[in-house]
Amino acid sequence: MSPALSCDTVWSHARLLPMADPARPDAVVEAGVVAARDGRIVYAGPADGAPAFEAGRTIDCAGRLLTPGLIDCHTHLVYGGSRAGEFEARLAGAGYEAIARAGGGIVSTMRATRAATEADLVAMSAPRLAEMIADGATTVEIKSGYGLELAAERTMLRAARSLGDALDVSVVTTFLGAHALPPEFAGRADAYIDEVVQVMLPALAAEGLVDAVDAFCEGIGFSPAQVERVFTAARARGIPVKLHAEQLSNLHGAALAARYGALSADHLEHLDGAGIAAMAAAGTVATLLPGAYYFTRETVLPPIDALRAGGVPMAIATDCNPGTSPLTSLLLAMNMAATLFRLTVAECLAGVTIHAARALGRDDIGALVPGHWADLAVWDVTQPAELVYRIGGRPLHARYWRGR
Ligand code: DI6
Ligand code: FE
Repeated sequence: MSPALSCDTVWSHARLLPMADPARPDAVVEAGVVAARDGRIVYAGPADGAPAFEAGRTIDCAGRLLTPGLIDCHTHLVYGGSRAGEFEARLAGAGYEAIARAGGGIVSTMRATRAATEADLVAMSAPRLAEMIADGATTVEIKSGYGLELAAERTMLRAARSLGDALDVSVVTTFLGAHALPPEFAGRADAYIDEVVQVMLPALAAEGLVDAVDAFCEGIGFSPAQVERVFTAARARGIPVKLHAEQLSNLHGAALAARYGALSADHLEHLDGAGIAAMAAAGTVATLLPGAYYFTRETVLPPIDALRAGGVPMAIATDCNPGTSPLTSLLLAMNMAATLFRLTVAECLAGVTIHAARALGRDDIGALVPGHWADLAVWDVTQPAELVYRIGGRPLHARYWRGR
């Protein structure tokens, strides 16, 4: 008789959504069990045929659905201030440009962020992260990009790291220095990019604050040539890249990102066939941000059918930010991806688990397979479609991060 498999925790009587087979992301294991030791999964699969377990504790899931913890692979969660007043002004007819000229928009968030200490930013951002956690997130990417100068970008990234230390969630940090042009560089975008690549990135990378590098490739952001300088500097340091691409227009940013082996290209409403082919060839994930599409009342849809036909993996994220997507729920993001973009339930679930993991360059989260972190969500639902179907509500029953 083989000895019992010793582990810390066993979750029994669960309906499992393992996300382990990319061809069948909605395959459910009816009578499933998961076992974890030292925070990692050691078994996930049918109870029938599972090894005998010698467990410190056993949690009876009573037939509930158990999925990988959700992964939000694109957020601007850390920022100072609020843009609710700007929202109200826009409802009353004010244009984005007029608001920006009056000192509002992204620059108002920059000012509030620069004025905040690290502790301030942690205090202002923790409730947003808590909302994500309450909807099942166990890993959250957080970008800088509202400091737009070395000290404030550092403070944002340190606040993001502090949030990850304080709460039971994994935080992945992305340096987005090339998000917008700060007013002191008005008319001198290339000089600002010099600052990003020669001063900010080297310092922040040396401090261990940069897991990936992102940029905003857009008429109101930075040109492909400027983005390329940022990517070259990242590559020289072995740091992976990703890109805000084709959100408002087609500057062929996705193809540029793919040339640099980007983890993901994000937004993509104006993506063309050449961009899709380049992403497919490079293995670059398409991160869809339906919250921004909804909130800005965009009318051009990302080319979902062509992405699907091209075999490009699609992730879904909140894009949580004060200007274009004040959204903290991946469940609602999934509902929007289904309703607005016509993704299937299986695509939605893969988009916030296994494909989101890939968009972060991670192969140790996002699926219920041995070796992965035991980041788990137990839901008060029985069928996966209920997670996508509902608007509002809190179906999360329990959540485990690294087995705890
Ligand atoms: N795309 C967006 O939609 C946001 N940033 C970006 O690169 C807008 C951010 C803001 O308005 O604060
Ligand atoms: Fe964004």
